[in-house]
Amino acid sequence: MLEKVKVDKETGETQRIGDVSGLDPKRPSVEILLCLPPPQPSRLIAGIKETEERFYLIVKEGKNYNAALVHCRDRGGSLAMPKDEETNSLIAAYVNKTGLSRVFIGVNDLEKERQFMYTDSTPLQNYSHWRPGEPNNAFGGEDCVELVSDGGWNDVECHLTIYFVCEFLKKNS
Ligand code: MFU
Ligand code: CA
Repeated sequence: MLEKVKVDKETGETQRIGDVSGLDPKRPSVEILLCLPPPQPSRLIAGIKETEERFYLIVKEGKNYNAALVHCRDRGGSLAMPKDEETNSLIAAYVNKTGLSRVFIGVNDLEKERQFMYTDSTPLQNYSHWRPGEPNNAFGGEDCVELVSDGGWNDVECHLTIYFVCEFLKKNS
């Protein structure tokens, strides 16, 4: 795409014409025509899905469970906590559409073995979607949970580095 840009003569920094942020107006700059790639959607965020109450966001940055949780919380959300089949299948469809096979969700039994909880510290209640044979705590070291593209859950090691889904409440109450 051909675009008119301003180039800082000292630093070589460019700025799209009309964009007021960025360059130091005190330094000399020139306007040139430059061939730039069209603006790209983020490679790190795979669109967004929503229910009436929440937004869901796949983050395509590999992180362990805790770092993933911190990433979601720093942005005002949480790791996704599917609490019914409708939400779980929405997330599964989203994972598939993104071409992924697995993501961390906000479920773990870090506090007490075999007592899986959501990461908001509420226990699993009416709903879970374990794959056949799961959770198996393989090799005695699986306290976190991944959602596989068929929607099934599998307990995995928390230090695994994989993509993850954040959720954000639309409003309180
Ligand atoms: C199953 C899963 C484990 C792990 C392993 C490769 O155990 O339960 O979490 O994914 O396969 C046999
Ligand atoms: Ca397992």
